[in-house]
Amino acid sequence: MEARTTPETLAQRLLRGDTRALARAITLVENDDPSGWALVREIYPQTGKARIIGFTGPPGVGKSTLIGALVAHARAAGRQQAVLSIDPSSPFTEGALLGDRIRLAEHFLDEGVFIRSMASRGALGGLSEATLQTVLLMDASGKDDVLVETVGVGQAEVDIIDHADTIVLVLMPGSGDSVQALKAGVMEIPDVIVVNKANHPLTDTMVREIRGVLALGPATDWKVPIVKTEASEGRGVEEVAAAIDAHHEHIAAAGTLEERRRRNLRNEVLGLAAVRLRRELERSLEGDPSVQELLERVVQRQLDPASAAEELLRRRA
Ligand SMILES: Nc1nc2c(ncn2[C@@H]2O[C@H](COP(=O)(O)OP(=O)(O)OP(=O)(O)O)[C@@H](O)[C@H]2O)c(=O)[nH]1
Ligand SMILES: [Mg+2]
Repeated sequence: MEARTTPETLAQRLLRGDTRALARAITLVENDDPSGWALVREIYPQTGKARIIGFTGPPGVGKSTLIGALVAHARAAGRQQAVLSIDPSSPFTEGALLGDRIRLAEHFLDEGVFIRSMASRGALGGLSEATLQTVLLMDASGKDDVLVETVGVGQAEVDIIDHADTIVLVLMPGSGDSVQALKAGVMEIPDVIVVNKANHPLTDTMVREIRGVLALGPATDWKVPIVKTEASEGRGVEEVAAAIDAHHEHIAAAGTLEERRRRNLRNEVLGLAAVRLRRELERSLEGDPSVQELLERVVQRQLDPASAAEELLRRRA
């Protein structure tokens, strides 16, 4: 009797690393399609294997170029790579990804590299939500490393890199604002700092400034390395890769990897619950006349906003 083969599900195809399935799955998540959420539910037990590395820093410092060079480096070692670029002002084009000197053309045909950009406006269910779901899908599809790029100098982006095991801050000589942000505690201390475009004469001044800021912080058992690079020339890239490896080993050995993931997942659950609660409340504002009445009492100055909010939550319970 002829064996009947049932067609593979999207989840099955994704789990065995099919690139088209991964691309399709991310689109579902991005579109806030319920089948995307169902898919993440299904593959979730298979996640947690990839290293999640977040890259942040001011626009134009060379994050994409550095990521491109790191991907080449990791591919040479046979590691499967995924790159997620959030709200790129300059999306991965051959130019930006490849840099001028680094020949990576074959990587666009390489099944071992998956690259995706996501615009904040594109993600219907919220960017932070879509980011984590996408990272999970990439992880489940068997990538060894998931590199997330986000433009940022302040706080707003932090929740995106909250999903990362290792956070790399990329700066260049002249990124004084970022150093100030670190100093003021506006920006969380990253795990690795890269000073790119290091052929600039002010590079060493910048490195000294950063050292000074780090020295002000509390002593920790991880000493944040400051790596000078010229990403477009491939210079220093190996050192960045080594610093990321060392950090990963450090947190894995110290048990902080698990702790960090626990904290990140806790924040994720709270974040998702908060988004859903807000949506639910907004719907009730629209649909429920008694809620509108409540609001009207606030407008008429009969009830203060905080009491109205409490009342709203009490009614839900
Ligand atoms: N001189 C010099 N230029 C570099 C270096 N690394 C990157 N660049 C150039 O800097 C420009 C910006 O690089 P990107 O990699 O797109 O920078 P980015 O930080 O990803 O930029 P956004 O995503 O727009 O925030 C490009 O023209 C790169 O070729 C470097 O080490 N030296
Ligand atoms: Mg970029």
